[in-house]
Amino acid sequence: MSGTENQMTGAEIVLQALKDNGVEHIFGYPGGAVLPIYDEIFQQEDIEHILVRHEQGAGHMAEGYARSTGKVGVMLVTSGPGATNAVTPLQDALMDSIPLVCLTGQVPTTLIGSDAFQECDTVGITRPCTKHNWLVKDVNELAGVIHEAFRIAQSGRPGPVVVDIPKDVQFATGTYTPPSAAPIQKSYQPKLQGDANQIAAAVSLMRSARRPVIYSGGGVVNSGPEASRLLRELVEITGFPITSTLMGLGAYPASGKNWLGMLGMHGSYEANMAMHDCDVMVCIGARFDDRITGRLNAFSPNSKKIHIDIDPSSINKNVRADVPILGDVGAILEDMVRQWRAAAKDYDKTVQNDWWTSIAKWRARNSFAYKASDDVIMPQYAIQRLYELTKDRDTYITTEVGQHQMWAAQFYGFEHPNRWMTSGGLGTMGYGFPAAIGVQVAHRDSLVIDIAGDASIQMCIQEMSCAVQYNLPVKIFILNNQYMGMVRQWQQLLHGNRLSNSYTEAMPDFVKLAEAYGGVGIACDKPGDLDGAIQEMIDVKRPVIFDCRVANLANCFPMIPSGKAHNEMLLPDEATDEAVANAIDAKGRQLV
Ligand SMILES: Cc1cc2nc3c(=O)[nH]c(=O)nc-3n(C[C@H](O)[C@H](O)[C@H](O)COP(=O)(O)OP(=O)(O)OC[C@H]3O[C@@H](n4cnc5c(N)ncnc54)[C@H](O)[C@@H]3O)c2cc1C
Ligand SMILES: Cc1ncc(C[n+]2csc(CCOP(=O)(O)OP(=O)(O)O)c2C)c(N)n1
Repeated sequence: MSGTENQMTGAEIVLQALKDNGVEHIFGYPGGAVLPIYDEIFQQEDIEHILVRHEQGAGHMAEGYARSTGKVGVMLVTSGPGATNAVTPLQDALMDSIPLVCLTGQVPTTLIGSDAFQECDTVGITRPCTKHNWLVKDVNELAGVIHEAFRIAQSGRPGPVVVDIPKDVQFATGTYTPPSAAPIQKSYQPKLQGDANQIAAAVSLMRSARRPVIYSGGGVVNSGPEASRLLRELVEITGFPITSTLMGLGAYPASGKNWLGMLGMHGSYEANMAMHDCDVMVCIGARFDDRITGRLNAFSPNSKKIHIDIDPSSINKNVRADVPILGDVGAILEDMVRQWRAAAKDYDKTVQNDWWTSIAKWRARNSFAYKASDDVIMPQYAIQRLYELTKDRDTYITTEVGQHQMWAAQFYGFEHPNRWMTSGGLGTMGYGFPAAIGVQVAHRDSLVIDIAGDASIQMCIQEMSCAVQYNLPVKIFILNNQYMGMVRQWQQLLHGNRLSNSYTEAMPDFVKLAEAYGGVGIACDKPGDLDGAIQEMIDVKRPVIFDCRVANLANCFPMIPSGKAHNEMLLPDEATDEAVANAIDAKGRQLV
């Protein structure tokens, strides 16, 4: 500290503000425009800096860290290319409601607008992909802005924020304002408590239901562990069936008796049919995404809809709510459970008997079924075995994007919130591995596995070097089908089976790749060897790439093709093997 007690340089202010906001880890990559901050990082020991290999990696690490801890993830990048490389994780965090603070270096204030070396308009570029952003030109405002950045990132609907700090501001000396004295933006005061009359109207509608369903989402996880506990209590006292989006998995346990499985494009038949035929839908912290609704004008045509959401812009955005309730899931569920217990003492769950009979028939359809094989590892089987061998451990799962992601959602049973990290809204290939590193940084002794595809993993594979440097024993479990499987599936089913550029011809040797980075490589291609190989992966206390060679052309079902209704879903036994057998690439070559 220089000068009087609260006089500091901008770089010192950054570090002090991070400490005062409880930050213990930051993910970053240096460059000219952030060197004063890196100099301060060098001179302290309270905050651990994790050196990534690409700024995209820093962002996804911060996301995984945030989602698995409930805290804010922090990333630090330089100006120009450092900032532009951060755009993908910022947009990813925006779409999935993940709290991130991204600090970017900027050219000195005197050079802004002069096409200076590594200058870009960071606030302009990141405005649409952040919840809020700032360019700080006065060192005396720096501390207040950083404190406000943390408040905005984590309150209300969580999201990413950017604080852009010119280099001369990092060098300048100014006054440090502690969080308690920092000014706040009065216009941003998210409403947490739900309107009691609206909650009463919802309870009354729920009591009158004969075919109810709870549709829960990522907002329950965002709200914290108490919201998940209250969700479980609500299901218990109402006896309602419950489904969840991809983002909400774990808030209600997969082993729970009222669980219908995930809904949506690759959701279970029973979940989607229940959504289609219900008379009262209770949407809790979900946003009626198009992967959920399918064709909007055919979405759940005969139901009354209750929608709980903290973001007013989510309500009535895609689907009209009959009973909107604005506020935090946890606060609203607390009131809803209390009101239900008071008003519905005489509630007779047998009014739902016919509904549960219909659900049992849909369940019997066994919509996740697949053809087992003794010769080749089916991808679904690989996830089932991975689940069985890791479920009793302290395990966190992340994914990349594609078929493997959907099979993970279908076949890995999540019992608790914050154990499942996936890129839902943006669907970012390359998310899963850095996210897993972020999780492992926060949970050093836990088992952290990235379920990956052979194409996705190549998008951020350079972070193996980061995992090795920090002794982070993250496991990459690749379902290697040699294709961009999800793209191939769509081409097969919706584009005349012309497999345009979805086949990877020059696949790396993943075992050697792991070894080249100083990690461990394991390969397996026989169902009979799988358990032993997975056990070996679990036992290794170093980063592992597990090359699980699976059936090349398996498809992920059920599937609601884009623009179709819930009751028009394709089921596994309705798919044609013949089309797969006739697959050709752009040069007319037979690929099977
Ligand atoms: C290849 C692929 C396939 C996919 N297929 C499926 C699929 O089959 N099924 C599926 O479900 N998804 C699928 N997805 C994911 C999908 O794109 C969406 O990301 C997901 O459905 C959105 O989940 P959500 O509605 O829970 O919203 P989130 O994005 O998690 O949003 C949460 C909502 O809750 C609100 N909220 C946040 N915090 C709070 C709080 N404290 N209190 C109250 N409200 C809060 C937010 O304002 C927001 O409206 C797929 C993605 C990919 C990449
Ligand atoms: C960055 C990015 N580019 C392109 C896509 C489009 N995309 C979605 S899934 C997919 C294929 C994924 O292949 P792979 O990782 O091998 O997984 P698989 O589907 O085979 O399980 C592609 C290209 C994307 N989601 N993200």
